[in-house]
Amino acid sequence: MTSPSETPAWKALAEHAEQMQRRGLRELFAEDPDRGERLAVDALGLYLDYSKNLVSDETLGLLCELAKSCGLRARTEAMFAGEKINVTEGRAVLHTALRAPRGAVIEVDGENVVPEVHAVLDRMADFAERLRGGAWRGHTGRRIRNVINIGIGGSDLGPVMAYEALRHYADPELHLGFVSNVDGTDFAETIRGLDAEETLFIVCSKTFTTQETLTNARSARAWLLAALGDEAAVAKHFVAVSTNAEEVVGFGIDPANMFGFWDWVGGRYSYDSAVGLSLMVAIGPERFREMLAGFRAMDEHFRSAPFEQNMPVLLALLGIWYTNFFGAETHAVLPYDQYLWRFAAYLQQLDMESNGKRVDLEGRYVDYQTGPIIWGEPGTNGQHAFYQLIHQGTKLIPCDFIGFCQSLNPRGEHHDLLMANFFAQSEALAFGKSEEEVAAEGVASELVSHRSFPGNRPSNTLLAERLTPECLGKLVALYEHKVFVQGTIWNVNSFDQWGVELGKVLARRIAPELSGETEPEPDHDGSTNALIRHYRARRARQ
Ligand code: G6Q
Repeated sequence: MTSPSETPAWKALAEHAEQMQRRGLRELFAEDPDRGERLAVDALGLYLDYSKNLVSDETLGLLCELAKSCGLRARTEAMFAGEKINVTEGRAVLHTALRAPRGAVIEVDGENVVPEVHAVLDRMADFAERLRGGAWRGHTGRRIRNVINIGIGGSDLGPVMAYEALRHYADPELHLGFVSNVDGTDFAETIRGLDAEETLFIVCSKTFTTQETLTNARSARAWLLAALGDEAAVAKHFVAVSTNAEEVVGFGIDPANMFGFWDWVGGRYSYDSAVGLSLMVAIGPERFREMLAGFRAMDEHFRSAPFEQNMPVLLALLGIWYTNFFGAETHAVLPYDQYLWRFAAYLQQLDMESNGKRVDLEGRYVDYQTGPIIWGEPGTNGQHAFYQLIHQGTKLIPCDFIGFCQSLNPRGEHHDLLMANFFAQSEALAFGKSEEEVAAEGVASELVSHRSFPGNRPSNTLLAERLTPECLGKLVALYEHKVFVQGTIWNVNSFDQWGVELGKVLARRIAPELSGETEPEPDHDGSTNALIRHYRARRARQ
């Protein structure tokens, strides 16, 4: 494919950006009183206001043109149809099949994968019901009260984020925990105070070879056996989520207690597969299915809505506008809902692992910026921390504000206050406060520049009625497809992650140098050698 930067639309956007950089949001709103209503999409129970962006109708037209010239429709269809668009790994990319309805037909290598998807979902539901209802018991006959997911990256961030997001719907009798870090502190703190007789571990690993996860899983088994003293207990206290049956059996987990998924599901796109087993146990199969319906609704919207009305496409194009034509390097995601406190961390992996690439699909080094740095925290906490820089700093940071019309915990005036802040922040970012306005308030002249706000800081606002499982599914699919659209336009493979390999390989080489009896002189670069010597001299041997 031609590089996007060679397309006429890109070139036109570059020229047009010079004009738009001189325009302001105050002016754009003054020129078009309907802008706030017009530049909005109201679909699937989500209201996306994108009017507070530094764009005109011409900008939006050119951006849609860019999407067309980069073959977005064809690539979208190729993904949904199960074509092997993950070319560096020779795999299909079919997270959308995880939420396909029972009767759908989606083929990979001539085989319909949908029946298998539903067979796994049914087995998960059966397991979740037995555990929640008390039919599944621990080795000593006690009811399971603690469920600990052991996984990392895509096998952790999705389940944690979604569990936290949907905690309101979780069975209060069950305690959920998540262990990811190979730092023993993570495991120690997660199991602190738990009774092994009432604890079940879900070892969640697509490959079942991930060092961190297997180290934690072995520690979990040792902890359990130290308490229960019988190998047979493993069968009642461990289940696995994996594509690798051989390794699962090798670990000692009964294959009957393994929940499978497939190589066409990337880790960071997988929490609506068996990877979400911990979530399903927490909220129950019915709520889990509601969440899948939300994903599916967004899939259909993405596939069928015209670009001008298509939420993932619009978010993606606006992101490209700032990344490639305004020099923005980061993007903040600011949910005004405490339950979404892990949402930005989840999106960080989804986006940065997918589009943090500098080589295009043809293997050429790109001559344009790709994936931005994603970050964020829930409002209002962020307001008292980093918003200062967004309002008055020297960097342009586009933001997504996410809020809900109804609180799941209505309490006095809390929600209206939260939402007042939500609306106020995007208003302040967009329109600022000029020096004249500040001076007119009688502020001392030497303070006027300090106290004025430049405005023109763009943001999107997403408003939904209530944070339900279905709504979460829509939100996650919205961002999955946003990332896909951007990856398509940047012509990168959003579905591999070779960048995590080198560090893993080097860690495997260094590990025996730290734990071996002989400890030969380290043979790395001067800095790494010195660090290893320093560590060896000071660490406490167990
Ligand atoms: C995600 C990545 C990565 C992966 C973890 C865990 O897209 O592939 O984050 O999920 O490395 O891998 P396993 O599930 O194989 O343990």
